[in-house]
Amino acid sequence: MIPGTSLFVKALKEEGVTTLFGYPGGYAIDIFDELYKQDDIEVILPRHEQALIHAADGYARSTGKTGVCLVTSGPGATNLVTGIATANYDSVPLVCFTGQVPTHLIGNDAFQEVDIIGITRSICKYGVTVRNREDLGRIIKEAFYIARTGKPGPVVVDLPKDVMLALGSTAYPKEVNIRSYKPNLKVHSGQLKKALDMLKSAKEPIFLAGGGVTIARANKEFTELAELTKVPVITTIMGRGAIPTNHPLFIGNIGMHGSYAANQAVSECDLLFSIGTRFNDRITGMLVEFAPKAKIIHIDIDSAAISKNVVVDVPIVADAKQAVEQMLKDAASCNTEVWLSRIQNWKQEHPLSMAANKGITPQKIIEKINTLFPKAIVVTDVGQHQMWTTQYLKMDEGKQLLTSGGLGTMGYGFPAAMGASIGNPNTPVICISGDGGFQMNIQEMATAVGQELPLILCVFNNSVLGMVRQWQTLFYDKRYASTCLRSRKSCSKTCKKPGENCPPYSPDFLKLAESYGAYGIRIEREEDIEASFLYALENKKAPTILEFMIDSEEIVLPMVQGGKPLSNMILEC
Ligand SMILES: Cc1ncc(C[n+]2csc(CCOP(=O)(O)OP(=O)(O)O)c2C)c(N)n1
Repeated sequence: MIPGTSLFVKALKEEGVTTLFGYPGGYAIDIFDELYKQDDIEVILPRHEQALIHAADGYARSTGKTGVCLVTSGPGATNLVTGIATANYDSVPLVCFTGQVPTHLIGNDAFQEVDIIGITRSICKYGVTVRNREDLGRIIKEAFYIARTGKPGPVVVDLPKDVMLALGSTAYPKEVNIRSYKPNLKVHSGQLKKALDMLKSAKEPIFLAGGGVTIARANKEFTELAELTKVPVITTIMGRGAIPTNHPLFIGNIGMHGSYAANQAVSECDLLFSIGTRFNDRITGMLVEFAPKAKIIHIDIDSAAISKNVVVDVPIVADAKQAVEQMLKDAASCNTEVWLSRIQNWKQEHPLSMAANKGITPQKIIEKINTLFPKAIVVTDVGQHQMWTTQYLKMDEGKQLLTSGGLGTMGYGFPAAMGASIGNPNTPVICISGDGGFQMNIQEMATAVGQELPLILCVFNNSVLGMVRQWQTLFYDKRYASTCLRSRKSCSKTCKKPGENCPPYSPDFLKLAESYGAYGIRIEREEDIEASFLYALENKKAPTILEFMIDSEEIVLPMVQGGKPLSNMILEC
């Protein structure tokens, strides 16, 4: 007989967990005490539970393992909520353990009691409170299984204190058998054949690769399929890298900030063959105008994602990798020469680029990353800098891009980069964030310094909440409501642009880095971009903040206004 806490540690070991992201409290202290007694699982202590779960998420996305969180009840648990939703929409496998008040107090408004299972029901793959000690092993086993199989996602396991202290069996199950959960693994070969026949007879086909391709780690096979069929490829943000971005068949990203050629190709194609995307509104624009001439084939692991937003002609429920591997056996080359040259013309008419002669531009910074870092994990926060990264970052097998695509969570980037670096100690990890989002989890400087992580933290400082300001510029007649980060009480409400007479920027990121025991430099001239990265590379045992001073007027283009058709792109302003 052993207490629940001991079985918990045993379970983690059997699941192959070597790193856990945890923050203690009264209703988790016994579990931490048990973890303290062993050496096989490293416990990382971020400074805020929201950052903790983003770190576990970055760890999971970058390693392909399941991320594990352990927090206390009440506020510890509620601080996870944003991270659970973030992981849910990007299909990231996480198991989140939350401490809970003893079972006899549940429902009594006890100190630090929240119904975390009720709160997270709509944003996690599965959630359960363990009410009996004898169920503990089975539930943990099931949690890991559910998180990583089928469409991966976050699972919440709520652990009441008395259950964790109760004595019970030492056994941890070897297998799971959940009657109501049987992820579909087989590919329907009849449907696949139908899809390939349609592809063969199409004149203007395209592949649309979403995050499902990268999650299934099917990039190599998918690229082979594109090459075999000669079908051009567009990607969503989450699918970027499904085919190397310098590949002649790659057209670009689609959607609100997709490339002209990619959005045009979707609008003109006669067959859209999509794999692993749920046709989020950010990529479809106005639904009735989406791919208006095309028959649509959709492969997705989640049957609920098929025909939810876009009604498809051929639905196929399957894991992306298995489906692609099977297609590689039967697919044939298509006659796409004329179509490819049309696409090429669109690319030349409106290439992705920013005005060249303005000192430091986001494009120039990202291009430096392209040349200096053949191998790297690049993590972004959310905003304009994220869109520029997804436009200009070159992706091949040396690169990984982690970004909050589905929920668009500001504050994600820095902690996720931390998790990625912990999981990949020998790979450079570069975080690109805005000055707004970076401040949302800035306290993690302490964790990154404590963990001796050589993170390169690029802050694109434009003094504003750039992405929202961009909308105000384009669609709100320049009424800059609550987007200036330099604004003080005494400032004029109608001020249009941060400038020389503004109050100083707060915080001073360089002093901040110093105060945490990290490094920091400010970059104001284009010539210094390269040297700044080389400087950061020298700092092997602590993070470096590279504060790039960006013009607040920079706009991400092209842009399709929300709800407008993809063919209706704003190309300049
Ligand atoms: C948690 C959260 N709050 C608000 C938003 C809405 N939002 C999206 S982008 C953005 C501005 C981001 O500004 P910054 O971090 O400075 O990056 P920039 O756009 O300037 O590159 C805001 C407020 C969000 N996505 N997430």
